[in-house]
Amino acid sequence: MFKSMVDRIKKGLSKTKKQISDSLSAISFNRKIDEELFDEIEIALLKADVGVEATEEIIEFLKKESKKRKIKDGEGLKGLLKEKLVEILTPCSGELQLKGEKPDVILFLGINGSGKTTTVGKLAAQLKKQGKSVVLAAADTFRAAAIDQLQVWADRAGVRIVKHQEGADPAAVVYDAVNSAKSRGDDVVLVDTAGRLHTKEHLMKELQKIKRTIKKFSEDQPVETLLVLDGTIGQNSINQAKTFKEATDVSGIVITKLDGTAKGGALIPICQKLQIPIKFIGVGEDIEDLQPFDPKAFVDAILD
Ligand SMILES: Nc1nc2c(ncn2[C@@H]2O[C@H](COP(=O)(O)OP(=O)(O)O)[C@@H](O)[C@H]2O)c(=O)[nH]1
Ligand SMILES: [Mg+2]
Repeated sequence: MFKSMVDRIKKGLSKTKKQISDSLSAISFNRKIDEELFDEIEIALLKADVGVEATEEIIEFLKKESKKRKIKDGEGLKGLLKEKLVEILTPCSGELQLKGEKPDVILFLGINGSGKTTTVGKLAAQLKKQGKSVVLAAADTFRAAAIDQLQVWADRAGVRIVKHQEGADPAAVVYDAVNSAKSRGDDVVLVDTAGRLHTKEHLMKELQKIKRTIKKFSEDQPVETLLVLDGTIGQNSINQAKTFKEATDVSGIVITKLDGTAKGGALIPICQKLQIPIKFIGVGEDIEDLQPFDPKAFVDAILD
């Protein structure tokens, strides 16, 4: 099973892998370690959007450890690189935490186009596969198309959806969804929200109101508040994330579109700067293209 997961991530990340390892394999690892090799690795990491700070930390580690462990060849250095990346990413990963409250509520945040609705759909299908009854709350009432899009995902995943009309109060949708899930004994409510409103303040206020509505049912909910970030914008998503973090607690991050980017390395600065665990990665548009974030599988996928 582990193997097939690695294969899926690899398949999904083939472009990320290609871009990162292109620059790494343009370097011949099949040689003795010299200053030039370190420079080439450094450039490859920067190109992958690993960021200046983390890149410096990695290069320093490689120089020091290769000396200490008397590693003389490029392949050995590649092994050290993998080791360091896994070490950096391990505290950055976390699993989805459910409490079994019937319902557990998971709130999704993020700007327009980041991949919230798609992620809600994919996760709904996964949870259903695990035998859970899932309800989707269409709390992006900003456009009718957003509600229709979530309906398509509900049909695809085979789960129930609670929706109101375009322009309705999102908090009212959330109230109805959680209330009906509670009376029916459903396991999980996934709340899809809008990413674009008239102003940033308006958006943040709306999200806070949704959260208060959820808390009326249980102080322990939402069990997760997941911030969805578009992986193709790399480190640029950090400021975006800070805005959401200021408005509300965020318990986990989902990084989407890692199948179509050369900036997959941005996971590192995102996690280090935000101090929020990455819980899932999106590696495609299909229903199965959502993976729990596993640092070792990720590093293997991009470097092997
Ligand atoms: N390639 C790829 N596309 C994705 C992924 N996640 C979402 N998308 C696409 O990104 C676009 C915006 O996604 P959507 O879920 O509507 O974003 P939202 O506005 O945050 O709800 C859609 O075309 C999705 O199919 C992913 O992991 N990989
Ligand atoms: Mg959406």
